[in-house]
Amino acid sequence: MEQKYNPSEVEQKWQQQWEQASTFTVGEDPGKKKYYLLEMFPYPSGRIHMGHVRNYSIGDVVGRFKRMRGFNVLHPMGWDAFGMPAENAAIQNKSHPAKWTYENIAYMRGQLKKMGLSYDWNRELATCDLDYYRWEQKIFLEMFEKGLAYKKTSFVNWCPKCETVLANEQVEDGACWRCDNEVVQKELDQWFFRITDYAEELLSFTDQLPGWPERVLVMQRNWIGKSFGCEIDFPLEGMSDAIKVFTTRQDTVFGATFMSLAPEHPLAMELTTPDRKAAVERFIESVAKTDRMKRTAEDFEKEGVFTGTYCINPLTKTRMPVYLANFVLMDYGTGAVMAVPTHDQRDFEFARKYSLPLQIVIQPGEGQELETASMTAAFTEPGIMVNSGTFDGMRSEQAKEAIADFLEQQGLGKKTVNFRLRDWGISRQRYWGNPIPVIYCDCCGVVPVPENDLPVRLPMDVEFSGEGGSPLAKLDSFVNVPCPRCGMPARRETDTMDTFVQSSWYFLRYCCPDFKEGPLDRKRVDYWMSVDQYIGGIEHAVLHLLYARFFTKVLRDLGYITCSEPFTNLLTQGMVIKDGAKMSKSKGNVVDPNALIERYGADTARLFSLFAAPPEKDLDWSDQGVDGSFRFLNRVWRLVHDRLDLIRNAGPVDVNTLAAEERTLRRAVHKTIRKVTEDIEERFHFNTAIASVMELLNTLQGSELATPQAGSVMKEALDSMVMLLAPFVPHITEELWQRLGHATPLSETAWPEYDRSAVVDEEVLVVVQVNGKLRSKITVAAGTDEEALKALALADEKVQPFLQGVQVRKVICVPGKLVNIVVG
Ligand code: ANZ
Ligand code: ZN
Repeated sequence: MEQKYNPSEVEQKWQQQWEQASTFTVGEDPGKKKYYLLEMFPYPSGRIHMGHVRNYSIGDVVGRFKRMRGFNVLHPMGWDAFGMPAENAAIQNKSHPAKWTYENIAYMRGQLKKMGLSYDWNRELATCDLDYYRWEQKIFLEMFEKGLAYKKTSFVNWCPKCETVLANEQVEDGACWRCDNEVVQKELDQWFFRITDYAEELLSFTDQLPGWPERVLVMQRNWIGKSFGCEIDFPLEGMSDAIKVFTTRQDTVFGATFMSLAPEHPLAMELTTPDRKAAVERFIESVAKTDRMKRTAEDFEKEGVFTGTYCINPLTKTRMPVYLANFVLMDYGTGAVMAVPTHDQRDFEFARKYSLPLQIVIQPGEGQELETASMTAAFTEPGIMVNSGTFDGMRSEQAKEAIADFLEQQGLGKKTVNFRLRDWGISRQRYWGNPIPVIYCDCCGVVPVPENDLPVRLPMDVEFSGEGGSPLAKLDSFVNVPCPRCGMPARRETDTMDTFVQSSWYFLRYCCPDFKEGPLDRKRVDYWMSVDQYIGGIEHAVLHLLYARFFTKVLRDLGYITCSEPFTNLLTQGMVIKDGAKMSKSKGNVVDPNALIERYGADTARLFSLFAAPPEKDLDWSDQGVDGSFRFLNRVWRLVHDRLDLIRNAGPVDVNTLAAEERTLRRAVHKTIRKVTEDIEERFHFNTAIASVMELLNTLQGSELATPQAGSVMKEALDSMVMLLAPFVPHITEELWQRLGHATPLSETAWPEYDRSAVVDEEVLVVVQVNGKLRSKITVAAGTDEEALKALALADEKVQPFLQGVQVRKVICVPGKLVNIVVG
């Protein structure tokens, strides 16, 4: 090999060596401490992008570092391989989603291998592999048996022209992304996972994840959304029925002046008087077209319609008109809201629009007094109760408790909690997904596919037109099957599972990807789990992470695993930015990792993406930055080669006979070891770690030692520098390590420990005060004891004048820092 740094030659050589030596293949080794490192697996879209390069480089530093620190590191990689783009590509290119997907995987695997990432490729899995999704079907059936998977009707986005269900992201301004037709809400039978059964545990465990960023925990808590409040019955005028509301503001019951029902509320039509029927029907129909997200948006116009019926406020006994309102959802609380326009902004806007009465029941106090006529917005803060009978004068926070108790005593209501979290709809009317393994029989109903008949394979002979609903539903050979129970003709479920299902347990399967007897091999999974460090984008802060946590708990309760939480530590890396915008195809500002690697090598690509910003911050792309990284690696390369003669035949350092310059140089080396170790281990501050090695490089370049131990000290320095860079730029460092004369590859070498005695500064600056006032600073040998320090301070020429004619009463010493002389 040449004298000049040739990245592609070096990188190929070492990638081959690692592969041949199975360097990163791991098994369960009870004698070693395990470390499970995981980056979120990619969707095989075709090529890797800079976001991947960044994500996987960050992970690889941790993985290689922990290995060198002696951990048994599990670092797997795979493919989140089901999903819509494959199906869309199939429609466009008249090919098969499987072909598209596996070709992409092959290409992207090659790209990742070129980056020199320390994966155990033996554990690679793709979620579209039969050996993966078959086990998911088994898990589904066990969840079905426990009632954790169930079917109910719910609303979906539906394009009447394409006759297909659309995901939220396929609806653009209310229109279908493909044909631009208006999207409607359609009621369909859909499969759900009962994640709400785990709401309480998912919430309470967020307090036990100290290794997660606080903002992610906050997002999870808000998503789960636990609310404490009351259910209260509002009797209907002239009927025996009542409307049940859920409120978190029972302190405002006396101010409830009308009632708002969800348009989907079962009582809606029943309560509508004949003269209002036409208007109500029109309103219900128009709301049915609007999606849920829109309806709940703050700035969405509040609209409603009067049903013609009244109910009675149970505390004030006044009549309240019953309205339907577009912002009230059927699937939260009870689908009915007691409207308090004075203290709720949505109700306020609604009341102003329809001229409904206002009644203030909380006053701000402190000299401020609200009046209904002049209110421009609802008063939503706590305050002093008014117009509320015996509760007048109380603080509203207290009244919350008091009114809740009162309602319970009177049998008018009860305290409840409500979760915002909804059950997880997993049905997709798609082909390229995991078939839901059930059969519908006219006699037997929903029949699970018997375990012996698993897996339900995705058929390969499918037409992709993009129209007329799911391709599976049109395939008679797939749909028509005998009922497993009674043998009569029956129909197979043609929905497939949401791809979030696959990403909810892939990290468990990595522990035992070859297991043939079931989804998970408990012994192996228990050895590796939990994931010690998970790394991925903040866009997954809510759904993926919540679903993965849910699945972990379900699999625990099904007896598959022991752990309750999947990810001990979470790092959410920032985005890659170029020219002020996120690097993306649509912005037209992408840098292709291939071109980068071809021109500079993987080590430069890795180094740049690690050096340009700390992992959790956004990274600003810069061509100069890439150049700079490349130049740095060239300097490292040259320095090692320039010093090869000096260090040839150098023995180990003898610390007892070091010359002063040698000690200085060693101090720089060992301080760098300490700094890099701490930066990686404690903070993941890779950029500052790299910066300190850059500084060390400068020091070593400037040093022309000609002392007796020059060779030994320089060898130690170069060895250390190369080791410290290994997690960041693994190829060039392996090569230099070998050229420095080491027989064992660097990837099999232990991380250096810094020498405590070498990092001690030899001189320290001590502050001298007289009566607390700074009078001098003296330089003394490190470790100078109290007596000697006192003497030096008292003798200092700057201090002397302040001691003339006074008596020294006390000398306070903080060795290494300060001397205070008290005089009087
Ligand atoms: C009366 C009231 C007075 C309310 C007031 C608020 C302020 P959180 O805290 O998020 O749980 N609500 C209840 N069910 C609803 C539904 N299905 N659709 C839309 N809104 C609904 O929100 C609870 C509050 O949201 C409830 O308390 C209810 O309005 C409203 F000054 O009741 B409140
Ligand atoms: Zn049957």
